[in-house]
Amino acid sequence: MTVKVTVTGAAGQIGYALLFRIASGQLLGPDTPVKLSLLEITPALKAAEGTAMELDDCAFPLLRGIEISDDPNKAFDGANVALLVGARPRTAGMERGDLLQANGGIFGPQGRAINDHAADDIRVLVVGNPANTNALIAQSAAPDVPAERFTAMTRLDHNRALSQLGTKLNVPVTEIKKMTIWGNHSATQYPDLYHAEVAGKVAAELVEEAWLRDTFIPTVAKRGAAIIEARGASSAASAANAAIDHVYDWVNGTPEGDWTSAAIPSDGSYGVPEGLISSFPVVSKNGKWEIVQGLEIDAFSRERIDASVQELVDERDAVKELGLI
Ligand code: NAX
Repeated sequence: MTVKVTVTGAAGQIGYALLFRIASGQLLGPDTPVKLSLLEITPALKAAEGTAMELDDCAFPLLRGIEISDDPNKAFDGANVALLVGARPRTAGMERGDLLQANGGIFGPQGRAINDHAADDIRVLVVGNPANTNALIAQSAAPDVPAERFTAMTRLDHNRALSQLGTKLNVPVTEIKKMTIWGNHSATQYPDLYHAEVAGKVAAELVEEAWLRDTFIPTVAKRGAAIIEARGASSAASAANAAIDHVYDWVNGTPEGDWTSAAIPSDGSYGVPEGLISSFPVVSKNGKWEIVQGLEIDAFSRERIDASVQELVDERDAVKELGLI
């Protein structure tokens, strides 16, 4: 069966890095034909058409059609997977309330369009920032879609954490298992080495505590800013890669004996208020994310998780006050 994948912000830089990989089969696997639906704002439609021309020119065997629209009701019609990438970035002097309001104006209507028009098995990944709270806005505008279908991306943070630890210990990332990003996709996120394992040993015991606290955590949490500083533009190919990883694992399952990180609606696990879209250690089974249960949380980790979750609570309260959820 052909899977319809809707990508918003399709003419942006993540879109450009993402669409070719979806069309080549990397999102869903080599046996699944895909149809792409590109949603953009009206002034960017022409650029989206240019990208579609290039997609045509790849003659991808799995690509079964491309639609382009500036109308969410059309773009999400029959969608099985929605990657919500387009968002309103924070510009100089913009207050948090303004940022949340502007994104509410995007993610509310998109959530409603998903509610009214998407396929019954719709899966949504929000990439556009503030990703967790944008996902919450979209989810609350889609009461007929199971809440668990709305997720936000912390896989890029997860992959950054794997890479930083692998480099530190001079091991390939394939040796590292059970990495976790907790909380918000923001500078408060908590990359956890107390449950991560390297060749079966606890990662936190293989590195100096000072490195873990003063180098590893801030390097992972502030990597986005470091990329902007170096590249003069925000992460694009690595963000697209993480979106591919997230959806691929969601659909195909996570490997036995390992887990990954994704921001999904909390069921109250680990003291995270129910309903908040927060990052957890997760496995994917039978097409569903499940939070890994029973991990012991030490005082240091507790404090970090609580701080990031508090930020999510504050964002949720702010969008509630603005009438966006
Ligand atoms: P770009 O500015 O290159 O592209 C965004 C695109 O979205 C533009 O083409 C714009 O026309 C479109 N757009 C705006 N409003 C829209 C709407 N209502 N409907 C459809 N399209 C709309 O940004 P890009 O670098 O692609 O980044 C996109 C988003 O990803 C940003 O919000 C960014 O902050 C976020 N990121 C999230 C990451 C994560 O790990 N969760 C990491 C990378 C990235 O920073």
